Amino acid sequence: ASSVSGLARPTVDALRAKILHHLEYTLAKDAGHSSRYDWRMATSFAIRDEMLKPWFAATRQTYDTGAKRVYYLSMEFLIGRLLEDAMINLGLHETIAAALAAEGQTLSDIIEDEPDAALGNGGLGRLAACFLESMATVGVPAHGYGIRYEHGLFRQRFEGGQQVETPEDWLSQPHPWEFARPEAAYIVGFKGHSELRRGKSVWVPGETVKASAYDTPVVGWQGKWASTLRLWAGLPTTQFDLERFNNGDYTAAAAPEALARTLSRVLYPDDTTPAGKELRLKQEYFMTSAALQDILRRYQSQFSTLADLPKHVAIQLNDTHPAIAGPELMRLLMDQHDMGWDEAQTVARATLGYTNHTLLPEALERWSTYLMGSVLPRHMEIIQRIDEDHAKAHKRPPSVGIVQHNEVKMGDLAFIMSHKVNGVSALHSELVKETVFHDLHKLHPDRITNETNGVTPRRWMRLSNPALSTLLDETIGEGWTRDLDHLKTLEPFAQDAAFREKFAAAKRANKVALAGWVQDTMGIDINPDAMFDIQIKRLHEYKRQLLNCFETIALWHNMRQTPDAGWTPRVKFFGGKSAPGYFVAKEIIHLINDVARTINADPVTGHLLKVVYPPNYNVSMAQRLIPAADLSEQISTAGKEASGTGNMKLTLNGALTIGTLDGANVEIRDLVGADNFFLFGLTADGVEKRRKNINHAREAIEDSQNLRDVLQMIVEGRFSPEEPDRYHGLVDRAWHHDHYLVAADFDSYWEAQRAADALYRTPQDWNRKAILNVARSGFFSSDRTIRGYMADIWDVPSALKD
Ligand code: 26R
Repeated sequence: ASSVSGLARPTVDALRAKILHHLEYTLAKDAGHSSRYDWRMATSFAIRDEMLKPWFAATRQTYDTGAKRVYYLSMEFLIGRLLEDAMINLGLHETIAAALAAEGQTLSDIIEDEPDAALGNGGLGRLAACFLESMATVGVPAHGYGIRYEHGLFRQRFEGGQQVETPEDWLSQPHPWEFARPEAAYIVGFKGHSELRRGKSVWVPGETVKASAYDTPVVGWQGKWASTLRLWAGLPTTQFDLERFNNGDYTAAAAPEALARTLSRVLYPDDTTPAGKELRLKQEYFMTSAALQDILRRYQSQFSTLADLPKHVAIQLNDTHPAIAGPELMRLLMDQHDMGWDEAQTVARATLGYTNHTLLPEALERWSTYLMGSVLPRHMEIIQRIDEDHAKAHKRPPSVGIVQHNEVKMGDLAFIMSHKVNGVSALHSELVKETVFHDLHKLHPDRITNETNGVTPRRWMRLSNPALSTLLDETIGEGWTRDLDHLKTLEPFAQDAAFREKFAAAKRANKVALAGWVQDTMGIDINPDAMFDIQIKRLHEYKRQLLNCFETIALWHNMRQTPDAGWTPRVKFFGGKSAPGYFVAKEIIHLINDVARTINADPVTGHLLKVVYPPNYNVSMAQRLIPAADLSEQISTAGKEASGTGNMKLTLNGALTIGTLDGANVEIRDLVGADNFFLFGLTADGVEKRRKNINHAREAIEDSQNLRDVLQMIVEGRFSPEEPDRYHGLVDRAWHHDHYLVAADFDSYWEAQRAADALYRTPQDWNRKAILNVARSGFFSSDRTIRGYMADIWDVPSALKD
């Protein structure tokens, strides 16, 4: 068997020649008349060539050794820009910079020219992207499967402070990283009916589309291994109707094409409430069916008996979005490969694993049996029988059942059809057992496990924070990039005044760079010596950007009253998008922007407080903000944030956290130490108890002078003088329907913020704690997470020998 070797790195001259070759022969341009786009494409093709060797080698070794393969099914992959990541993992960053410089080009300009591939909403999609890179680093034979959305997550603008969405258009330019694989195409059916033929059910679809594959290689650290992201595009199955076209009916001739392409047209931008829309269900089935057909085809080209599928294949479901995989895999095994019911169910279950990413009741997918029965009639039959089987095999309470109140509960389906179900942080996995899957957990006590999320240190440290990366290399060696636990050896340096100076200088350089960008793009002048306080994440009530906004107002109000009271200067950063139809979240965005406008115009507090909300937060913006953060805002209502991953990125980059005991914050605090974390707020249990008092909000507001002042200022129109009653609804809800307990946690949050202020005034102490945060965050590498899935769920070894 061939083995994957280390990298033979090309020289500057060789890469320069490669780039010029692609400029001339791939793009048909000459160097003297090439745009930045041309240079980027040529550079990307040159780098892509270097990815092929490890990619082929990994593919060949997997085949030759008959190794078990992992398939990660996800409706979202929030991969961001790929050029710099590939360069860094291949060890070519400096070589390419030199090659381009020799041609009078600036690498950073070329990097910034790449569109940010936003095929995801937030945490779940970004996690999938980190996993692909970690699987390529750890040495897992892995494919990610998803949809090649023509339009990723919408672009956000602010008009008069309000969010306006415009379509994202990343494919308007050719995507240099993908390879079209028209030979890998499958027919996916919808609708029609199921009928009995010789005692067997057969599905006769009423519509069909073709799923056509596009592959993007993902190389791991130092190019030792690579994984594949295979995205499906929808194409018509019917031939173009020339007769109709010739008869002048152009619209009808193009109809099948339009219908099929709709499936891969646009990412659903809602991560709050499932739309219950037929198109979304069709997209989920489209991706899942194409992936499973592809998996079975690859398996059968190599192995014979389908009964052995789970020995060679592990399929992970990223939330319930691909949960139709259970019935679909059974259907393929039974209807197309003649396997019996019981064996098909056993094989499917042993192959599938399901990850739960949310407990919010409104985010749990349910499809009406009517819609499921009409879009996927054969699957509806299978689901019903799975449910009946489960009822017969177990004494289950009436509340258990996949089908309830004429709805298919996709979480229950995924649970019953998987051999392992995991949560994404220690707290979340316990809550999964106690809440959504309480009854199923009692029946299957060994099924639920925990795999705490992680982030890739290549993108989230080496790429985005070169200043700190270089300091780490000089201080503890480069080993941390592959094994983030090496950060432990940084711990003694927290006591070293000279090291603290260097650490502070790296942070300051990142803050200066961010301040320059804020000045250039938003025209806001900020002080790099102020505390950079950052909350970046999707806009959700449970994430409580409103709590942060209220505290900002209270701080401003207090600063105005006593400007000379020795305040710690702050810059509050917000970043994030709201789902287009989420009214309350959009109102919060509007308020934050109104507050920013008011505060930033105040000459009394100008040197003390600024509020910055750059529009269109995305992966690339995260890479700018995170390295410059002093304070990380992780302030969700306890029990609501499954894990969080931004919290990990910020800790790793030397921010201190102000946060609740929610999601992975609990583990962050345990690891970095309670002294190095600003804790506040109710616990998950406390939240449940507090909610039982229907007057919780009013009582909390009455007890807090600060919060009363804040609400008073908002209701008087201090931040919206052109429309003083703009936030009357918002304030009314704060008093009467405060479901996420903003009021109950306000004073405790205020106190924690003042403790952060005080600590920041003693830089040695702040920096010591920040260094300890870095040194103790090695656990949060997604390499560790992947090793957990390999051991606990997938039963696959690494293909790399150390
Ligand atoms: C069904 C549809 C409306 C939908 C619901 C929820 C679509 C997308 C979502 C996204 C959710 C599941 C999500 O992103 N969850 C986040 O997953 C991260 C990775 O595990 C966690 O860190 C984060 O806490 C969680 O909110």
